[in-house]
Amino acid sequence: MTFPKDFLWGGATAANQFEGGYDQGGKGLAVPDLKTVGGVKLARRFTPTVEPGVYYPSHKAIDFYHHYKEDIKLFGEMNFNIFRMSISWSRIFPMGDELEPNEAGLAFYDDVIDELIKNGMTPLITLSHFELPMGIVEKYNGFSDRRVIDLFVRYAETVMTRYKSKVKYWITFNEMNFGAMDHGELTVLGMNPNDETIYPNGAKTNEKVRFQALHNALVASAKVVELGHNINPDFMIGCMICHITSYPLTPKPEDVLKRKEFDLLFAKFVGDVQTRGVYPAYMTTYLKNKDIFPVFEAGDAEILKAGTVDMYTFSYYMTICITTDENADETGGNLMGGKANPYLKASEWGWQVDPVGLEYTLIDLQDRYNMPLMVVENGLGFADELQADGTIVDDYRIDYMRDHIKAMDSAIEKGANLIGYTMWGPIDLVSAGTGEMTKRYGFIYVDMNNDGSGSLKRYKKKSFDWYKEVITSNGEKL
Ligand code: BGP
Repeated sequence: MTFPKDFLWGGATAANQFEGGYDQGGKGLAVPDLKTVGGVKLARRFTPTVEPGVYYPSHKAIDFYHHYKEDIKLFGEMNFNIFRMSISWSRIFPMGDELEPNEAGLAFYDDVIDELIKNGMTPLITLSHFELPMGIVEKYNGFSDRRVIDLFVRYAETVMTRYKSKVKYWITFNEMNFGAMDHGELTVLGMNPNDETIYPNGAKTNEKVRFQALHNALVASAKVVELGHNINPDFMIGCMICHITSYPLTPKPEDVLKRKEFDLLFAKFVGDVQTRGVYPAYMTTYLKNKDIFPVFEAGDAEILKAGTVDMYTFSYYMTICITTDENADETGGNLMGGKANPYLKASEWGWQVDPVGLEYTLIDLQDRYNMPLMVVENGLGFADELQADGTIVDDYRIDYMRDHIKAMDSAIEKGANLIGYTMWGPIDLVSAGTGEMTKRYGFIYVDMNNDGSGSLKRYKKKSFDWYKEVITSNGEKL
């Protein structure tokens, strides 16, 4: 095994998917607090206000807000040395634009961070994980308004200053490349679907505003990276890209070309800007040809250049195929599906399992960016069953993770500078895509159901001891 001796092993979460306490400690409403529970066949709805009688899973989630000591102790028991979490902007600035932060919100994160450190973990903090304050959505239409750049910087400065000696690893925006896609307009950029100025006559998407908002968010991210380096030069700040690895479905040159363009547009563009500080030529041309190239205000180009990230952090769950053949079989996926790969099997949620694709991705990213890499999400969502004796035998999860860890090992052997791995959802939490509890990723089972019923009791799954062993042996005992 080739994992470096200080390799970072742990798990990743997002505030809105596990904290609960959505209206406690002075927290303001955030986008997920208005997203209803869904399912494989039922899309989540975003409602303008909280509707009576409807279940919103972020409100309670798994109540980490009141269980954090117990949960962090369990992560410590597995020997995690890193823990990825997000800070919920609306706990710190309830509407997003107050002048002074909410002390009660900060006090909660003070305790969580101290508890992590006490239990042997270095925190990795995401500043914006699909949970923009509703004040930012309703008053500003999210990042489509340039004023939001400085509101985000104010929030980032508040928490980066407060935790400058306790937190080394930061991510600005979760899966920011999602902001280049129509369904990322609200989730990543905060564009209000109920706003007629952006969406006239029932329009569902607005590409021009989207790429302007994404540009503004990229500027905000770069400003925060530069600011972070001033606050503490030792900070390691990353981008976070949902790397949708894709293959041409056939060797037909048209398929190969289409796949290349897909890769540049959805998997590479945002990471290219965040690592290199300039818009890549292919993207500039693409946007100009469509007349949607964003307005650069004076100084933007310099800001992007000055605020390049220190590490390339990304999520990896599955791969898809691309082809010009519209009749090819479809498969599901994270953020977007694609065409099915005849050599791969998919999970119950239609995500194709592809450990070799992770090795391929790591080699590809090392070659392209030549910087430290971190896999900050990876895992298997499965409808685990709690047995009458309180056990959960999740061998399928162990198999999935073993194969992906082997793929990382192999990529390191081939030169990938991989510094850490935080698997997604070490404790069961609410699914971002479907809002369900049924789609479980954890080593720790939480007795919580899709409708909000359940005792919230925590149970160790079989994979708990397995992962502990993996970490203790630094990836040798798989
Ligand atoms: C990523 C998100 C996470 C997480 C994960 C799994 O896109 O960053 O928040 O939820 O996907 O997706 P899901 O929860 O839909 O299974």
